[in-house]
Amino acid sequence: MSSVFIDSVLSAVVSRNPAEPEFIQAAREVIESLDPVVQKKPEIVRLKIVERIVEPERQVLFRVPWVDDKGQVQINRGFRVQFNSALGPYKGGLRFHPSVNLGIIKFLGFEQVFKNALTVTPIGGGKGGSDFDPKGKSDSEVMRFCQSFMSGLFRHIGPDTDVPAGDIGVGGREIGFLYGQYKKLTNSFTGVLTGKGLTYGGSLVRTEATGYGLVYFTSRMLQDRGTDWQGKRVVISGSGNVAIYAAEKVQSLGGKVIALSDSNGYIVDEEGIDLATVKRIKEVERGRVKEYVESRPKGSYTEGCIGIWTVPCDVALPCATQNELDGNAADILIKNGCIAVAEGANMPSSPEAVERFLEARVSFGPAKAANAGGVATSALEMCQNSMRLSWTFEEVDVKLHGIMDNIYAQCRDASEAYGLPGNLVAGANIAGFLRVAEAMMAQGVV
Ligand code: NDP
Ligand code: 2IT
Repeated sequence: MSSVFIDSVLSAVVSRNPAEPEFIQAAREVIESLDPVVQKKPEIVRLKIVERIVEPERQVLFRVPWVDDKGQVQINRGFRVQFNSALGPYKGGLRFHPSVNLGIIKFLGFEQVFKNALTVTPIGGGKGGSDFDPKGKSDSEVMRFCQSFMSGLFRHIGPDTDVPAGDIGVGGREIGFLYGQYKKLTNSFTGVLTGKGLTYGGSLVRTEATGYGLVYFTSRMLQDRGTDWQGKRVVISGSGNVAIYAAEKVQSLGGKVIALSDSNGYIVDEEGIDLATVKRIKEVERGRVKEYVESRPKGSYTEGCIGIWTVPCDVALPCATQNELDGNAADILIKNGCIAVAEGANMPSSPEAVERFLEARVSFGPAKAANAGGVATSALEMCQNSMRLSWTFEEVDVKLHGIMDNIYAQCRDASEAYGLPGNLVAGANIAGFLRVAEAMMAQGVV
């Protein structure tokens, strides 16, 4: 009965969301994991919880006009998908990248619902962004864009309603401009965004949180294989916020990060990536990763980012973007002896890649569990804002570490309870789903 049920929910998702392949991909993975759950809990079928959970509560689309430095009018599109508020105010990042469309924001918002549930903090799930490309824009252009974006968004968000944060293309600079405009429009100083600067309500550790959390989670995966980071060769894709702080934590735990990338290509440094150089290029100069070899001549640069997965490693951490690691790349990693893969980016592994890793018994940490440290620390930022006080770096880091250990335990326990030991993909989907489903059932048909 339940397989028929799963098939029928899936085919409705496919037919109701044409031209949204990323959303269908994300929804399919979760829905397929729920087969053993609906068999045990018929009330989920009766109350149509799965059918409701795949439908966003609200979607906001708006025009974002702005004037560039040449005086030309530019028009972008703004999005905010408020996916599920069963556990708390909508929470999730904003992505500014030319590839952004409604389907991408919906896949990210859908993933966020279950990820946020796994953190066991009181936050629902949402996501937003724009097809604006910050690359090559001046600070003034970015500011004018952010002000216009917030002018369209502010009436839909609030500290108890919906709390955006950063994602690809949205870091401290953008959050600052967005916050300033929200404050001006609403005449209020509240914790309406997270990832804020430390001078105006930001939390220590939020910058590092996704990368550090990813490594704390991966430590538990390695521990379950009877090993740790000492001497491990680690390949990390991307060179943005998540990649940089994952690399920093890996290095501090004795691992050797040998490769990083951006959307143009990848660098390899067999002596270990010099992170101070990468931080200068990426965080200060907003440059390209290929500039690394100018300061570190022993490193090498190769055009094209997919080739990074051919660099032999023990641990791979995809931290750039969705579907950046396909079945072929997974085969190469496995052949080269990779023992663990954990996703810092959202849905970076294609379904074929995930299947290969699970079959080959590579320890695999899915995004909604492994990269939840960022949003978990955002929830800690909201908590500090509400209390109007600030915790120390150590206090936040200890809480983050505890949350990641707890997420790992939930995924492992759920995978065992539902007959799929070692499958953290199923474990994360089931544990996250059950938490949201319980709250939805308690709150009635809304
Ligand atoms: P950044 O903008 O700081 O960095 C993004 C990195 O990924 C850059 O190196 C960028 O290269 C690369 N990248 C982006 N798009 C592509 C693409 N289409 N192909 C190849 N490389 C690409 O973003 P973050 O580090 O914040 O985000 C990275 C991933 O982590 C995303 O999937 C995001 O959703 C996820 N994530 C982020 C969290 C956070 O707290 N920031 C929390 C949880 C997940 P280039 O400079 O060339 O564009
Ligand atoms: O994908 C993510 O979890 C994020 N981009 C962080 C969201 C947040 O609200 O901190």
